[in-house]
Amino acid sequence: MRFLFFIMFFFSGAAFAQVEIENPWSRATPPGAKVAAGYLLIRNKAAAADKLIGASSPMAARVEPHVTEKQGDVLRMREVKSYEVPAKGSFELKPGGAHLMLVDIKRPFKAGEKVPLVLRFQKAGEINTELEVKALGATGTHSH
Ligand SMILES: [Cu+2]
Repeated sequence: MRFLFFIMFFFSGAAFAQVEIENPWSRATPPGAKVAAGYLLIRNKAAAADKLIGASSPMAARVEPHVTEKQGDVLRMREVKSYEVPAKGSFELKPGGAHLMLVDIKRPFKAGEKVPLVLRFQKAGEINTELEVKALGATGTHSH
């Protein structure tokens, strides 16, 4: 009987961990920079789609979900309300694509440090993670 309770507890607990964050990272910022970008992979193991509806960090005044779009020859970014993460699928934020824009950062990000980040999902609720700050100029470019 005790064993059965343990099994039930195990499975009900597992139901809460259906959205996972992989490889969250950012880039060191030059002196005086006001913004930084956050990249990560959102993996949704649930049988229903979910949405990233907000984010925040103690290191920035606000965190905005951005997408990058090509307009003619120019890449421009704009804020969106949410990112849709398909059921049993993933959504990737990466240089040149979708990213979280950390606006009015409190101080420059230094390579090697970790920036706390809270992600808010429509169904999965709040998930705490940390952006690993990589060297300035790491993988790809970010144009504004
Ligand atoms: Cu941006």
